Amino acid sequence: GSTEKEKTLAMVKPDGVSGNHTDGIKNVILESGFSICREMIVHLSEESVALFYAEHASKSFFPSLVRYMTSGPVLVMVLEKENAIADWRSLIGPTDALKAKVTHPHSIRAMCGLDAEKNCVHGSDSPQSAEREILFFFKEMSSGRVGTKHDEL
Ligand code: DGI
Repeated sequence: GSTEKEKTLAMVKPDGVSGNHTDGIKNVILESGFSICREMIVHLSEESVALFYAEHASKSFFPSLVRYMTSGPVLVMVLEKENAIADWRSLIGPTDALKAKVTHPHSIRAMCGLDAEKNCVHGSDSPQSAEREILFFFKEMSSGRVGTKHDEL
């Protein structure tokens, strides 16, 4: 029903971590009523980025996106609340941080992002991508535990 909780995958990207935005972003997350179910800091390989962003493999910006996303550690989190997917997308703002500064000045990307690529944060854009992206990062963590954690996803 409409009050059911929903999970989404959030990420503080390399520019967000190196720019010391992690604590501020986590505060926004908690103040906005999300709970953080899982979190993990990981330095992505080129292969992982290529899989995560497979839908962009043919884009001209793809090589640059892979360089950026492998340039330092990221913080990945599973967030939970009612309407988590749309609400987190709304909090982060438009993809291009420079445009966000004009159209959505209070969004996380406007406040912490740098440009169309270095936009500080990620959020799943649909229930299908949320499921795929949560399992992408947290399946192995859960696989050794019989029942419980894996089933919550
Ligand atoms: O879901 P979003 O992250 O908002 O946007 P997306 O799925 O269209 O793109 C994924 C990431 O790829 C985005 O966060 C930054 C990068 N990207 C998207 N469009 C461009 C881009 N990078 C560059 N350099 N130029 C783009 O036009």
